[in-house]
Amino acid sequence: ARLAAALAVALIAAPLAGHAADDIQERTLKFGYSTFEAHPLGQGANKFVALVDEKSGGKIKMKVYPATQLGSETQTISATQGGVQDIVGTSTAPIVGLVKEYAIFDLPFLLANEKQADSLVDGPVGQALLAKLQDKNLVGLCFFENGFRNVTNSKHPINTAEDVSGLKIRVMQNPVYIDAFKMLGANAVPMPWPEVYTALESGAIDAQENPFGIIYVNKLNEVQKYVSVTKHAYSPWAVMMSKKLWDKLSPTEQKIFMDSCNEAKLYQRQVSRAEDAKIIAELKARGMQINEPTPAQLAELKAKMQPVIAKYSETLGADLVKQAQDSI
Ligand code: EAX
Repeated sequence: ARLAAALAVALIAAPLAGHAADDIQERTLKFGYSTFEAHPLGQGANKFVALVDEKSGGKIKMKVYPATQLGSETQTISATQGGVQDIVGTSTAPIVGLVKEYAIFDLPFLLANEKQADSLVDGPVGQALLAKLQDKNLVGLCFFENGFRNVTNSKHPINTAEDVSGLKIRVMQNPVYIDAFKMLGANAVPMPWPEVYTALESGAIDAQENPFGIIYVNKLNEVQKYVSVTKHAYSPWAVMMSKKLWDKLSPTEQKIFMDSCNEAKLYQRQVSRAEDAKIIAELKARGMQINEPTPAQLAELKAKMQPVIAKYSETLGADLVKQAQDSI
């Protein structure tokens, strides 16, 4: 009887084990993104890779291609749509060219702190936006964070709109950013990230805006003197998979990717937030001058950018804007 019981267990267990093994295939995937591996985004990417490896029993490997090795953000998004690249991580701003509702994240001064950012991206608005990528041959897995954006420039500290007026500032390829900086009187130039350092170095542009982490790993202190802590917008960073690949995955594999991304994002955001204080000290040591506009000055900048929110409330729908405001 004992033998029979053992056999029964073996018979039940064997097909289950076989099924599970077939469910995960050996794969080597390409994961490209724009920033450096040492950046908190790169650290989050490595965490994601390690979790997928672990949860797949070592069967699914992802090779990372940091630092725009596979191209700019818009180029790598296209490659992922076409299935040439398997996974891509980018700031959400360039996604607006595909799914216009992503502009909701770019509305100036929408978010005041990281708690609000998490509520927005992990709540119904963010999750609906991830789902919307399916129509564009992409599967949105989760959001990491690039972070709150600050303006750097080569001329003077920025506290007021007059300080921004006349500056030639590089912005991401996104209409909300172009409009927002135009409201302050700047000459806003959309430009892919890989061209920015050289353009700052040659003086073709005076200014750019990015979170502290990007300023630091790209050594913008070599070509920019001033950082002004404007926190005028928050950049989420979307981790997306080619839908062509996703459709070939078993449900087990799909779950591994979703679970790993959602686990990695918590780690990534924690690293991102912990590093900011260290980076500020290091940028000062490298000779950058860092200033913080007063709350009244920030309120004035926000008021100047208000027409942008009104404009996009029309194109995106007042409902979506309200839903975003309510969820934070
Ligand atoms: O994805 O283009 C940008 O300014 C982005 O923030 C940066 O490349 C990180």
